[in-house]
Amino acid sequence: MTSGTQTSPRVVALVGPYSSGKTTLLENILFMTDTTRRRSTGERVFADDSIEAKTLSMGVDINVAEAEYLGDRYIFVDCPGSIELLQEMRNAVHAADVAIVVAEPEPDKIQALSPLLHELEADGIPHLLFINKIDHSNVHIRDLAGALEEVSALPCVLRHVPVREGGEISGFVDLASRRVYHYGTDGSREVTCTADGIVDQVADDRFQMMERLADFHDDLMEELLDDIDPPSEEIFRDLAADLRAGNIMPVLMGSALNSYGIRRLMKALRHEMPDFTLAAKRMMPKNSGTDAAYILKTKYLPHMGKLSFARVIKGCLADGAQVGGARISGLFSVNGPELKKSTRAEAGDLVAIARLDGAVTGDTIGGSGAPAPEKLPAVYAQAIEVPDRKDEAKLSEALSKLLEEDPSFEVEHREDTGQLLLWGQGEIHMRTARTRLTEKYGVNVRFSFPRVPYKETIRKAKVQHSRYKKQSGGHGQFGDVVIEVKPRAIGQGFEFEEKIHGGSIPKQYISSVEAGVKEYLKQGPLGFPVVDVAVTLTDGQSHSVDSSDMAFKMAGRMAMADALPGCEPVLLEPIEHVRVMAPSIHMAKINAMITTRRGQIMGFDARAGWPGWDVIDAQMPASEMQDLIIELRSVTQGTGTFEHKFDHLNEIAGRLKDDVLSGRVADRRH
Ligand SMILES: Nc1nc2c(ncn2[C@@H]2O[C@H](COP(=O)(O)OP(=O)(O)O)[C@@H](O)[C@H]2O)c(=O)[nH]1
Ligand SMILES: [Mg+2]
Repeated sequence: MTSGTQTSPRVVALVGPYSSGKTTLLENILFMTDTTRRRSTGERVFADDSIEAKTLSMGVDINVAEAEYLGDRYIFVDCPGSIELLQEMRNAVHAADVAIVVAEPEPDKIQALSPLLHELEADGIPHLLFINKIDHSNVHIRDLAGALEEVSALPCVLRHVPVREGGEISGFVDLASRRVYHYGTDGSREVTCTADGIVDQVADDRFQMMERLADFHDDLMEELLDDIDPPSEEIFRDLAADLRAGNIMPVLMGSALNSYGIRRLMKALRHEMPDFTLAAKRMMPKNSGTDAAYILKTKYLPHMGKLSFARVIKGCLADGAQVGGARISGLFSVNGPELKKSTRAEAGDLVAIARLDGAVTGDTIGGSGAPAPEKLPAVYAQAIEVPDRKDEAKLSEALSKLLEEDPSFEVEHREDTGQLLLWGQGEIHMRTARTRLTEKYGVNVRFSFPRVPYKETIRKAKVQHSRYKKQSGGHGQFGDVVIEVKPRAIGQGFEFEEKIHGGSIPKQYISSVEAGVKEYLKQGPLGFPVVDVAVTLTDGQSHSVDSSDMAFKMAGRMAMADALPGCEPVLLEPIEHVRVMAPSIHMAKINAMITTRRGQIMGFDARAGWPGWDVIDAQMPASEMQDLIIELRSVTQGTGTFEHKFDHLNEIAGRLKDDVLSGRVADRRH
């Protein structure tokens, strides 16, 4: 047996768009390394078999699998491809030594890699790109490389160039080793070491690759200037150093399905991927004890309960031991759906911990001040409710599990609409939530679009005298008030004053009047909460026997109900400030989209740190934003995103107002 190069396992994240072939690549690596039996055509060995994945027919969770190759242990983390599940990938790559970005050989699809590459660049994860499906492709490698250059902040170093026979790609030249690999359709490979004819044809490509590297290596630069052909070992050494330092993104190619180029890929990992010290440094808490681990994933399993996937940063995790106050009660190595009991995990290991109380995804146990992956801003909300009040406790328990698993969900209780909102990343993300809540946790929960928190105010002042009086048997109810209602400027809020002279209303009842007025403000004449009014209690009468707190509260409320319809009520809609971020080439479409959605563009700028991206600042009615992310993604190949916050309320009139009011009437009829 070949002895390995490392003592701790090497963690490799597989990332890339949906259907680029990540899972196929993983499966084939596992076959190649004899970890799993060879598959019959179409059979999936490593399909995600969770309820969520079945319902959505796509992988929504990371998939973890181990393999041994030439004496080294590898742990692969296959990440879901959907942009809506980016948080899952973000949390996982933070723990990885290297990421393989799997891409299809279509220049048009390369742009979709942009947010993903930026994730890796921002967190300093060394990554290489694997152009998959070359069996199927006629692509011109230069077009592809050109498209890659546009989305990668790191210079792309093309390691392979395709060899064609009759127009079809039949193999590739490894520019570093100068070997030619031909592939048979049965997966057999042929190394042609001395294919000088072909190597001559790719001399330019090889020179270009070395030129890229020479930017970081003076020795290599000198050799190139002196026309000396550097030895392959030097090139390999430089490639490894540059991958580790985050100087470059090497680009390899192959076909996962046909096992082309997979051995080359594994060899590249073996010789070039950084060892664990880099990831350990990235994850290391500022203050820690002897043992620490980072939680890259939390998952609730039907029969096991909570399971926390952790990479040990330093020291070790032992079953039964305490780490930073948390008890390890069960430790497992993970291989796809298989969990194998284990007693101990050392630094660099990736394991699952059972019932780790208090720790959520993204946490670090055994230390404080650890860098944690940021939470994605929420862009899509649904209102959730349980038809049966008895299920409320169950819902809140299930929601807290949902949030522990995935920090890119958020829960918001909206007082103004009385709704409970679940915020997330889009429709697919929301469907995973729905499946988890209903099928996994068994809560009968309904999802709907949230109500828009419209408000209303008044334009005219009015003095109102109202009397609440009831005489029914025993002693009655009596409260009599005179109030003056006045509009206030937008954003000034509600104000209550009293100017009672001569004790016409005893002091103790004044706050009851205020309470009644406030209660009325929850729903004004148009059906919405009333804002920005001033109410002054100027006069009134009381009765020594029949007056009470209740009677004055009713009187206050009644006076408002009598007064407001005559104060020219107006409808206000919430306007949000949005920052839309997307690659510059989509900006014209985004402008049009903002205008169609009654938005007003406030500013336009380049997006800092994102070459080729722009930011548009705009104001947009909240009612137009509920499905904004869906259209934004559809016009930007899935790359665009936005941030938003409430800005101000704005009066609406005419047809818009009528539409809102008629909708509201329909709402109330339910
Ligand atoms: N022709 C061809 N198809 C591939 C290759 N790799 C994957 N596929 C197919 O692409 C589809 C998506 O692959 P999958 O691994 O599920 O993609 P993932 O979403 O990235 O995990 C499947 O139908 C695969 O059979 C390849 O190298 N060549
Ligand atoms: Mg997959």
